[in-house]
Order: sequence, then C-alpha cells, then structure tokens
Amino acid sequence: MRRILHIDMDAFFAAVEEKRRPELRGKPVVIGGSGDPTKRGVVSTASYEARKYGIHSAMPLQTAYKLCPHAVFLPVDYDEYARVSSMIKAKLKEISPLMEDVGIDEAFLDISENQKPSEVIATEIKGAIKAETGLSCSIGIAPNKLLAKIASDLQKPDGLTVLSTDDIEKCIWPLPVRKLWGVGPKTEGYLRGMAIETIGDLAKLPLETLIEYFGPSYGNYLHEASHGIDDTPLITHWEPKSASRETTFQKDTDNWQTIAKCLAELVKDIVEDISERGYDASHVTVKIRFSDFETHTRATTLKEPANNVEIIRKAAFLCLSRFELKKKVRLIGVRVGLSKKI
Ligand code: TTP
Ligand code: MG
Repeated sequence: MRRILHIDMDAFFAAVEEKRRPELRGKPVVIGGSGDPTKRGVVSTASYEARKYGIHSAMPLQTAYKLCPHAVFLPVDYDEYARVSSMIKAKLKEISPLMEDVGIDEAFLDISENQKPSEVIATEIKGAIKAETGLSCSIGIAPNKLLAKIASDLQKPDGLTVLSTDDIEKCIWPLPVRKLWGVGPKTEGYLRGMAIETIGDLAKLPLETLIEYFGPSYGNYLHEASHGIDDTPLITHWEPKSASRETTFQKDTDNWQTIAKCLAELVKDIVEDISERGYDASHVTVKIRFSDFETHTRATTLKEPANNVEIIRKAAFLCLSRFELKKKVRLIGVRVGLSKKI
C-alpha cells in the first residue's frame, strides 16, 4: 500500500502578505491584480477572514470591494510567493526526494519507504514549514494522489486528514462531483443534467453508461475516480511546455500603438523568463480578447527555436497583423511553446 501526502498551503498569497505585515493579521485581506479594487482585475486569493464576506478566488476585484469595502486590498507580488514556495518545496524534498510539485502552494510527497507513521511525518512537515516560513498548511494522507488531494481540502485551514480506502463511502461519496480531480464546471453541469450531484451518485452509475456519455477514456477515469482508485505515479520531474503572459488594459483600446507597446513588453518579459530557465521558443501565439469578450488567437512557428527578443517580437507582430482590429481590445496575451536548449 502506497502512502501519499498532499500538502496545500492555507490562503497562500494572503498568508505570505500577513506574515511580512503582522498588522494585517485578523483583518480581511484580498490579493489580486494591481491591488486597486476600483480597477479591473480578479481576486487571486482572500484570507479566511475575507472569505466570510463571500469573497473568493477568480471573483472580480470590484465585486469583492462591494462585498467588503473595508478589506485590505493588495497587489500580487508573485516573486515573493515564488520565493516562499521554493523554501517550502526544498523542505519537503528533505523529507522525501519523491516529491511532485503541483503548483505554487501544493505538492505531493511519497513517503511509502519512510519507517515512521504517516501522521508523525505530516506533523513534522507542518512544524518544519511553520519554522521556516511562519505559515500553516493542510495535509491529506491517503493511498493515492487522488484521495490525498481530496483529503487535504477536508479540514482547512491547518488540517491533517487521513483517508483509507475504507473511508471512501463515508467521506468521499457525499462530496459534490466537483471535488474530483478532472471534473470541471462543464462536466459538473452535464452530470447535473443526469441528476448526478455527488461522487457517490457517480459511483453508482454503471461503467457502460459513463462510457456511453463520456467516451472510454474519460468514462473509465470517472468510474475509477468515484471509487477512489488512482494508480498514477508521482511526477518528480517535468519540463514546462509553454510560457505565457497577458495584460488586461485598464480601458478597452483600439489604439494600435498602445496595443503594440503592450505586446512588445509581454514578449520582453517572456524572453527574459525563458532564457533564464534555459529554454528556446519554438512557436508563438498571440491572443486578443475584444471588449465583448470574443477571444481569438493567431499562431506562428519559428523557422528554428530561438530566445532572441527581436525574432520573437517579429513573430508576435506577424500574429498581431493577422487580427482584424475592428473592435476595441480588452486583453492581449502571448504564449510561446518551449524546447530545451541543447
Ligand atoms: P489555492 O490553494 O487554491 O488557494 P489558497 O491557498 O489561497 O487557499 P486554501 O487555504 O483554500 O488552499 O491556491 C493557491 C494560490 O494560488 C492562492 O493563494 C492564489 C493563487 N490562485 C490564483 O491566483 N487564482 C486562483 O483562481 C486560485 C484558485 C488560486
Ligand atoms: Mg492553498
């Protein structure tokens, strides 16, 4: 039986801000965009205090402001969160080299080979992260990644939850289908149409029905996931496949100069980032969202992989020239596909 831990930091961006500004503790804190709630942007995260007002990730900042005007609004300081994140990941790797880095504030750890009981290891991890960063996290312990991830979310914040295969009916089946990895709003809506609300409802559907509706691959996945089955190994090393940046204009614009300047800046940022990490771009995609939210992309492949600003800017402008800019532009983004430099 494998023993997998899922570690997820509590209200991560907000917690990092509260740590370096203790006067914020206990106050509703909202992190997002430029930190100005009268401007455009979305909430990246909200402290647990702010969540009491109904504020959550991905909500427009202006809505958050209406819900709680006295909240403290702060801009996203991604560099600082990434710095704290790498401290946490380094601590985790000390405990087991079998670590999968899943996101800025979460990771899986395989502790099957460790002699100590799982709860003891989890408590040590919590202590080590607290000592290193001053922050709290929630940990799920289970025989696989799927269940460990669900478990870490069950008792937030500062939770420690152990799930075994015997707990599936009691603890997993009553949960909404959205809690399953790989079930997004689209599948959720579809399942609701079939009167399937909980993971238990899903588990009771015959496999044939799921395959009929979702095809063999996803149908099988849903069937197994709803029964808590997941054999996937930890991915301890991965290569980034792309890098991207985007900007929402403060005011929708049809000024070509403004759009072009922004595109050039995004390209410069990306090129700096990928050259630092030792990658070349192999293709370039430009995305434009118009004022009515219609979104289009144009892409081009480079003759050969490159990390030269001029070459990538040229490719991005070629893409830009292929758009019909008849409406005002709300957002522009660039994505480059990556290949490792030899
Ligand atoms: P989460 O772990 O989903 O959220 P959280 O750590 O803020 O809160 P919780 O205690 O519920 O785990 O995401 C980690 C960070 O990723 C979060 O602090 C901010 C960022 N994030 C976004 O920028 N946008 C988003 O929509 C989400 C969900 C997260
Ligand atoms: Mg988190």
